[in-house]
Amino acid sequence: METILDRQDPQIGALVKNELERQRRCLELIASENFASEAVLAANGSILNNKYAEGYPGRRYYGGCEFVDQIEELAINRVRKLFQAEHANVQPHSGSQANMAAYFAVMKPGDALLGMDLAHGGHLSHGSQVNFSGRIFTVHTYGVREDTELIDYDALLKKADEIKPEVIVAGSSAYPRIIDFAKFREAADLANAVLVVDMAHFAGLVAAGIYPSPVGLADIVTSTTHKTLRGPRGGLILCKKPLAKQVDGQIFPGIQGGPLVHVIAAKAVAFGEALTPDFMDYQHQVVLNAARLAANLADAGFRVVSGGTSTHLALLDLRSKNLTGLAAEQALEKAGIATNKNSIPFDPRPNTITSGLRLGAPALTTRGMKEPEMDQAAGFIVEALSTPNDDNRLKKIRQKVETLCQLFPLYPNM
Ligand code: DSN
Repeated sequence: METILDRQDPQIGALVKNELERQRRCLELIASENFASEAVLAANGSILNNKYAEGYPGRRYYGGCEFVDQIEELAINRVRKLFQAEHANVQPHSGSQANMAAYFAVMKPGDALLGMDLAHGGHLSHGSQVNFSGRIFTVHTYGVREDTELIDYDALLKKADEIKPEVIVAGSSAYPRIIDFAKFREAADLANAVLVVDMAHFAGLVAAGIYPSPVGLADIVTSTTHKTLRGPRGGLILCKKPLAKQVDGQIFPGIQGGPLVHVIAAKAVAFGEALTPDFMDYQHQVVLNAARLAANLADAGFRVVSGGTSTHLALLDLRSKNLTGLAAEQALEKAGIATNKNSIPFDPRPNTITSGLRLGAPALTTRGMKEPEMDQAAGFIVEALSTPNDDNRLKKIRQKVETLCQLFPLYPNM
């Protein structure tokens, strides 16, 4: 079907179509990706794009905000209900912006930030030296134990007590286990620090009640909206009432100008979806699927970091297979399987190569795949990684991948 984009800008139109076909035909196992609903995409691509609305509902710097005020209020009310939060800001353009505003709300340049080591599963915006967080604040890190690959809470408590950071940030992008937020609260109380929890990766699981909620224990909770939460690309902040003014002021006018009201509308749609029983079923299946994938790969001789997963993602240590994360990612891509190389704790290789591979189940679960399809996906991965340099074999696997994908149509109305 020809669209206005195809007619007006055939180059971009064709590339968008190619990307749609790529998404349809590949096994999407990147843990931070998902397929938003057509309703979310419709709001995201709507005429709301045209509106400026600097400020907050009822307090804008522009006229004509009658309807976008109602949209933003709906988004706020839905997300507050979803996470039982006292206050919500739905304007962050991304998870990093949300984290920046959270830090700026309670820290000044040079203050101490204690975050999870990126190489142990943390995130750039939790204090990496190449990120604003590492450049503006004095960063200290905690990590996982080498023997269990679980967060070393004793070391965390000790460090918090010694350093007395202004902020402790919990959250991760490659930690396959449940984070003990009560321990983080204890660490924050020891240090008299503000506790920020970045739940970007597992927010959908929290919404479904599968992962313990940090809301209530943390002073500020940040998230993206497009990972397990399955909304548009963007961020959000939840906090307790006394911090609301500071947090809001740091988003606007602190670090952002006009909010992306089309994205806020899409967030509202996604929060509405997340409030339904279907979403809970979906998240339960995500966790079952991730566990099944990890178990299959462990059976095939891959070492799964921390021995498995309790969440939507698993991390493989490829060293016993004499493979790097980079080589595995590239071979799988040729086989039509999208993953990403990822450092594993205490990784001897640089983060451009890595010894690990991160796999996540949110996107395939959205397509309707369940345990039998995870068995098949794991089989394809095992086969591809057994001969990663055999392009002919990878091509044959790709055909099997496409056959599987066709059974679970993606965006059939497009
Ligand atoms: N880049 C995201 C991820 O893949 O986990 C985190 O922001």
